[in-house]
Amino acid sequence: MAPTTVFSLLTVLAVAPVLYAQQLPLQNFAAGPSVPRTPGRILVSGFGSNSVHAYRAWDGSPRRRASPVAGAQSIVLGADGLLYVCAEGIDQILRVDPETMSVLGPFVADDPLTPADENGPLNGPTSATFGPAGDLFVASFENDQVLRFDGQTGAYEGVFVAPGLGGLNGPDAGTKFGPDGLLYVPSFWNDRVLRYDSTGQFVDEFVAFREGNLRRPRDLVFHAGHWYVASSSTGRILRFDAAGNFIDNFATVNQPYSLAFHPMNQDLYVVSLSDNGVYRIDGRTGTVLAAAVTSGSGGLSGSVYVFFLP
Ligand SMILES: [Ca+2]
Ligand SMILES: [Ca+2]
Repeated sequence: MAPTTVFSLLTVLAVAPVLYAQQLPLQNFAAGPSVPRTPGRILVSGFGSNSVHAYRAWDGSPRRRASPVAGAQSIVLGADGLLYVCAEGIDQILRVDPETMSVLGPFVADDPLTPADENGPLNGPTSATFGPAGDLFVASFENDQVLRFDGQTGAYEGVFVAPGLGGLNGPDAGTKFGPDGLLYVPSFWNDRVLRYDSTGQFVDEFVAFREGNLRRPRDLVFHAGHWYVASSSTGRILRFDAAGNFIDNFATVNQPYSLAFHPMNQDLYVVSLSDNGVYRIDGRTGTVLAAAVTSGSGGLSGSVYVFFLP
């Protein structure tokens, strides 16, 4: 064995001991006849690298990237099997082939050659999420509203949440429907999470102003009866019950900007903007276990969103 080979192997073992620990049970897990396979890839939006970066899930090694995606924000898988990605920098929603990571083109966009305004008042899209009836709802960060688009064609259908309704100020990347059918919107600039019903009317402050010391909320996810909310400027993942009561500080991560539970092992993956990567956190204890995507891996810059690709 050549010295360089030895060095490479030792380097791999030195930087990724936890990944080996993760790999083994996952392989055993996947060997069961009725157990679904572990997700193949972690996708991470690079706001600064203008790309959606793919990583192999079990060891975090970089794969392909989708580029250009100017100011990449939220990622969601559509019913058609394609990815829908917010390009905040150009006020568009782009479609991406999850297999090849090719950018297929804009789904929501204004065509400058036509007098019509095809993307409506969209200004700074941070979240694009499909609703219960298949419409696409897009958080327009710069003008504090949520817009509705046809989920098949991308055609603009109108304002869903009116500007500033319920105090909305900076609807951010975690905007999504909950299991109760309500739309949950992190209101970044005024430190709360707001809820709206299926007609876009204001329901309540799910997380009241700075409840649990919530500051600059970016993303939230529902898991096993609780909402996990990223409080980006305090470096905490806060837990709330389904009624919005603060439970505890679940985990500590520098500037958490997005979070997702691993579909198989129930660990929580958290994107850190300041550390420019993804952490894997024990989903039961909140202990930070390892870097799932190391800082800047594969050219990642400005990591703001994480999504598991089955
Ligand atoms: Ca136009
Ligand atoms: Ca427009």
